[in-house]
Amino acid sequence: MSDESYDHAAVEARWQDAWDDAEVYRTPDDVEDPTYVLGMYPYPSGKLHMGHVRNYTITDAYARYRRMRGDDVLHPMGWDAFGLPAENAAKERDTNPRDWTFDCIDTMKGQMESMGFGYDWDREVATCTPDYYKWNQWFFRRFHEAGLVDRRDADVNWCPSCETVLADEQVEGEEELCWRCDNPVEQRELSQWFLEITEYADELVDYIDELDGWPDSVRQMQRNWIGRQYGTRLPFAVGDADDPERYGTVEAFTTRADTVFGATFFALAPDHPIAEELVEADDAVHEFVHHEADPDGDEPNGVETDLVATNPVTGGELPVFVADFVLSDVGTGALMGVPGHDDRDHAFAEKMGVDIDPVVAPEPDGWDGESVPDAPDVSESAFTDDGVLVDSGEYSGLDSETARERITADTEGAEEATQYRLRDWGISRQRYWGTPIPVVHCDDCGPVLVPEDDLPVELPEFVNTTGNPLDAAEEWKRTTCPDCGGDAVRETDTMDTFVDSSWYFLRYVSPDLDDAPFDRAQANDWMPVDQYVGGIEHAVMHLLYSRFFTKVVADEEGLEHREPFTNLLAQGMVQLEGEAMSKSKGNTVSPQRIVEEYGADTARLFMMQAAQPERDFDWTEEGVRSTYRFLTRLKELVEDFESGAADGDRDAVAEYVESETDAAVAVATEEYDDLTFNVALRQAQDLVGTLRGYRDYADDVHGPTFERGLDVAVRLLSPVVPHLAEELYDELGGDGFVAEADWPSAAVDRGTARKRRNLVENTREDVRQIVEVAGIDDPERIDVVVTPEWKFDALEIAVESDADNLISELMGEDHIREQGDAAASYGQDLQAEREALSRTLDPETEYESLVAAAWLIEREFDAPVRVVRAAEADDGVANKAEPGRPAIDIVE
Ligand code: ANZ
Ligand code: ZN
Repeated sequence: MSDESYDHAAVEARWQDAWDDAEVYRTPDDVEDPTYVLGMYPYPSGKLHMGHVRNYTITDAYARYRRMRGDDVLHPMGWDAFGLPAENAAKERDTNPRDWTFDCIDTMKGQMESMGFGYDWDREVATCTPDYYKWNQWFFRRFHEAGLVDRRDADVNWCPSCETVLADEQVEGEEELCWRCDNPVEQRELSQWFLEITEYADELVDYIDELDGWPDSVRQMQRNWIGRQYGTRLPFAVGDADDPERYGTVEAFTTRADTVFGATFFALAPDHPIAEELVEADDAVHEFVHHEADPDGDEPNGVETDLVATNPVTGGELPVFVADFVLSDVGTGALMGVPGHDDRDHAFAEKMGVDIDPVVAPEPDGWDGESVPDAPDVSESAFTDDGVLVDSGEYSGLDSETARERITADTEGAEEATQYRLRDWGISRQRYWGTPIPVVHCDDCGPVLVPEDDLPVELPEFVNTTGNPLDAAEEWKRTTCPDCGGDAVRETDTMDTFVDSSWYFLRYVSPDLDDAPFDRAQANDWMPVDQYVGGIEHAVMHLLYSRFFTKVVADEEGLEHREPFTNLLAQGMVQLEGEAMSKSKGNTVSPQRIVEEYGADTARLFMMQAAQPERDFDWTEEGVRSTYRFLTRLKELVEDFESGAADGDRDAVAEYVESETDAAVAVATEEYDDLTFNVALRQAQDLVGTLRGYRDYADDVHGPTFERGLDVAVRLLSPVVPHLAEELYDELGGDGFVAEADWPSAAVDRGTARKRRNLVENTREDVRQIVEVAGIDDPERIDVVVTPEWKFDALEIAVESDADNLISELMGEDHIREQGDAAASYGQDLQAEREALSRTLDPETEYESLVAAAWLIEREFDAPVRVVRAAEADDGVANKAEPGRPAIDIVE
């Protein structure tokens, strides 16, 4: 250990115990100013990594800050405890997922405690306990009653040699091989359970506009995922040469009805019912559908059929293809191909030798709104923007938007249609370690819900088999039908673990409740979560599902909030040499080692000061060490301070220290509000620097001023450095815990504080410049001359004025005009910089601020400093001064 160290292990253990004993982090029972701060709960892998540490330091610091501000804070933690890794680990280690998971939870909880995270552990939830997953099953019933559950066929990954269903993560590589046996995986259709999130699609997109506490990027990702598009469904008659209507009418969804005159082909998805019929009759179609079609391929592929489709607007006949870029679950599974105006259709047409016709031209500059422009050249690439219609019969000369409306209105059988990318949420997983879907299958009644009184349906003991252990649990599976009492078997699928995380934030408000998933009144008080923090990898699914659940719960359970998370912060990555830390890359830093060597406070402070929480940053051992040195020196500074040192009146230097203390509070408070911890912490650290400078400069520091400075520094640091702050607060004679103390208040607003600092900084910089340029080695005296008052008045007028001629307005003021040439020349300066002008401090405050800061200049240049009002100074010097920029006169 270096010289500069302190016994962090003892300090941290002491305060962790004291907090525990005093139940400092228990959520208050009576809630007046509820603030709900939440970090995304972790999967209990058994090891806390730096990403977790960053995530939970952010929430912990914010929760502590809000508590000191006087809020009632809910800051819970729990475990996203179901999932495939536990099942795999159990198989590898010859244990079972439950024991393995609880071991991991134990270890991680210990690691979290060693970080000093202030959670209300009474509210801990683990989703793998029957107490929790019972409510997943209960919600399944409620969703079912609300008509939001459906059972339909869907594809799953099937390994024919292991005879088991595989999760996507268990299918490996481009060749899609089984992870266990390396044989190719097939798709199989199985009956699956779905939650009908699409019922809420409109509300889910519409409300995104109101989520202004979320990052724009996440809002955009949500919009894209839902993918709402407005368009038209156009009816095409499909048939063959003998009977052009043999297959009746097939609708095609298009967002570009304005391009209908440019449709040169019609295409069906490979599993469209008509395509499936053709597979039987047409060898080429059979070959394509079964062996060539690749919806994930880079290039569109297809096969021409003998069918024709009739364009409902032009009456023209189009060749019909079966094509793999047409998706069966988008729109109607059929489309009109317009190669002139769609890139994919263009590529397809080039490949298949289909015509490419332009029917929309770019809108010409200064277009009169009716004339028809020349058709664009689309032979090389499609023109995909809106424009003006050409070669489109009576619609030629209309703009695209108008044309879409008219064509939709004029065409018989055409309808406006909205289309979403969002699909219903398939929640069936063929795995053991999840919530059993509460259904039994009866030969007579079909699938029947397990009655509420019989919940939870608990998982049976784990058995190690190739397939789903629930399938092998013969005894567990056998049951009776709740409807007819006959023999029935249990559903062996479990729920997607995203179900668990879609409402865990509601469980925390009343974690022990046993007759409902959450207490409505409590939830109405605490919800929505004020600040949610987590990884960007959850920006789509988890957040969307949580939003969906919240809306259903609002509609069905009387929750008074329709959105779960008011503010969302997606924290950046912790990197090592520019690369995200990851186990697979082997470039991780162990939080445990850092805590042992330097303490949790150092780890927390280093992370929070390194960058804004949204940004990625590089972990450096040197940065950690210098953070540790800072804390060590802070501790010494407090310990060396003897309270009861000189009091009485403050001198100018003490005034400066006092005003810096206020400034630190004013700025840090706003930065904590914005979660820009790095800027807030800079304030506290600079204040510590100022105090140290003061101690070294003054023979006798002013006791109350110094003590307040230390006290403020400790409080400002305490959300991020909770243990050492507690120790120092105690040393300074603070009452109770700093964790429960009040946040400091400031005698200035942030704007004034900032102006004062700029004034002092600029003045010091000006002195430096002059000393350097004039080559002054040893100044004898430095005068700092404050601007005459009339210049402050002139600036004030200039900031306020919107007159064209500023100078004549200024000259309208007698006391300014009296200044003659000086006024004219200053007026010209103001006129020239008008756009950039802003108010400075008033003359008296400027004078006082400089007097208070004079010691800094004295100390730096080792010469006496006088701060002089213009009236007492030489005119030649005083005239050079401006508001916020005193003139400097150095005597050699
Ligand atoms: C004609 C057209 C002309 C289209 C044009 C676009 C541009 P995007 O492309 O994201 O806006 N479409 C319809 N059903 C489809 C299906 N089942 N599978 C794949 N694509 C399908 O999405 C809307 C467009 O996707 C629709 O508008 C349709 O092509 C295509 F100049 O119709 B369009
Ligand atoms: Zn039955």
